Amino acid sequence: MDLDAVTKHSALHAKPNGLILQYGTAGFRMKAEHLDHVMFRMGLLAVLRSKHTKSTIGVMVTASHNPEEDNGVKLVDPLGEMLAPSWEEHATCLANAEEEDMQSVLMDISEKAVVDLQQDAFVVIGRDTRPSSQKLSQSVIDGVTVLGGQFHDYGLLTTPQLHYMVYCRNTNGQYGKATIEGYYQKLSKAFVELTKQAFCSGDEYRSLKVDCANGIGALKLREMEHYFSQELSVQLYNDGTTGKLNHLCGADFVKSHQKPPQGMEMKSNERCCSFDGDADRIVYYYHDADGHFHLIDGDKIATLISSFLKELLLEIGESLNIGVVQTAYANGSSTRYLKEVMKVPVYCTKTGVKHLHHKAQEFDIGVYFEANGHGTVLFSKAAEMKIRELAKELEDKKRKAAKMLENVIDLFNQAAGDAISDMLVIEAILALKGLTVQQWDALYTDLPNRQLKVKVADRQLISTTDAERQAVTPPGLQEAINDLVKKYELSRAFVRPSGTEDIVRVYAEADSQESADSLAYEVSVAVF
Ligand code: NG1
Ligand code: ZN
Repeated sequence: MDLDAVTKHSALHAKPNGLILQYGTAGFRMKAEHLDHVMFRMGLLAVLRSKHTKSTIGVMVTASHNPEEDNGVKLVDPLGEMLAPSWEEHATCLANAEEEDMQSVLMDISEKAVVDLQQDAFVVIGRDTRPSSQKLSQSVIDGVTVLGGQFHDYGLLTTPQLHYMVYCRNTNGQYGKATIEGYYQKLSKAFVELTKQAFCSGDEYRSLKVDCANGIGALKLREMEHYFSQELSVQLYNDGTTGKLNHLCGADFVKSHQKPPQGMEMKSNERCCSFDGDADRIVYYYHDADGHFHLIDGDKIATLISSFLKELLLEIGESLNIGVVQTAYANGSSTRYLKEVMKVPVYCTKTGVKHLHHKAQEFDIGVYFEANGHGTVLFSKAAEMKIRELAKELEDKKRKAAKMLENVIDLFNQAAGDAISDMLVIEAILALKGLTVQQWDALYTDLPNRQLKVKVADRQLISTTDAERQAVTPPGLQEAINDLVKKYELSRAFVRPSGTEDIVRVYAEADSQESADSLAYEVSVAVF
């Protein structure tokens, strides 16, 4: 490790005085102008992580659904997963190190994490469409090369595409080819195979309006659409040609405001969906004949997918276990429907996909979605092998179901939640089951709910337990929430400090919108 070179280059990416950051739920995220040093340092860290794991590591430059002025960075681990928690601490230490301490902090991490400095390192880099992203990804590259790491810069990619590339590269191409064409070919082949069996191929299933949040999703969907245009035609809105990234559009806007994005032309009962700024989240929605807006969020996506998978499993007659993983933000109606009607086991984890992903790995088939539309389905290696065997062997009806499952495995991004991949799965299921968007929506009725943000002096004073559903500190807060909840019917409420913004989030649901609103308000007063 040429530490003098590190010092020299680090001075070119100087840390603003007094800036202290933490590697949170989504890596580092803040105003782009303060991030240059973080990018350089994450380039350094990616090299150490690559040496330690003897694998390719990914670095993604994006701030997802945040405003265009923000940016961020996250590291992707060898199997396409989020960075291991112990290394999040190293990331925080390195990002906050003073210039004169850079050498000692790097040595310290190398020792603590047992990094073989002689080992080769390889890092792949992707970025979103923010104006600041190109320059910031150059700073990552500077960090990688100064420590002697090799790299490949994929340039513009969706976040899940970068996760896919990392996964492919570390599994000798078994998962797929680590190129953008490899990604398009793998997904579209599975989608085309799957929809071949749809007997309802009327026009109503064949077209979909997609709000791309003025982000990277538009570029990538444009590149990909001709691979599946026979089966599905997509009309892109907010494609970045005129509007601003995430401004009044995108999955986060639609979910949190419960209204359509600007610029979308919605006719009644037409199926529409929104991606977020880096295309790892998706939500669906439509206007009914009376002009009412209906949101179909991650919970309903998880329900549609798990009911489809359960039916296929029944047909092949194998006792593969299936589990659904949610967070405290999942609508109470969805949890009840999954448990009581569909009879699938449901688990709740802390917010943040790394927690859901981890839990989902415990099942043969683990379905995980955050209510905001971030999620995917994981198949264990054993389940995948079994399904692929059955697809070759069984008699007709069973083989057909096993083949469908095989295509579903290939269509889901096994490394991370992926708006494009999820969209194709959903479109295939709707076509195969002959379901309209209204019929899908009617599976259950969401309980009215409200989310609020509360600005407090120090959000870390609030700590939680029970997958964030109970507040432990400050003393008395949980008791106050319990008393408020008792005043309403079918009610539930919780508070937790956000991992991505300097705020406390309040969530409440109840039997009516008025009750949910007023419960959320009362809880936020108790927090303040
Ligand atoms: P925080 O800010 O920790 O609530 C938000 C989302 C998460 C996750 C992360 C990362 C909600 C309530 N929270 O986290 O689900 O997606 O951003 O993007 O939607
Ligand atoms: Zn995102």
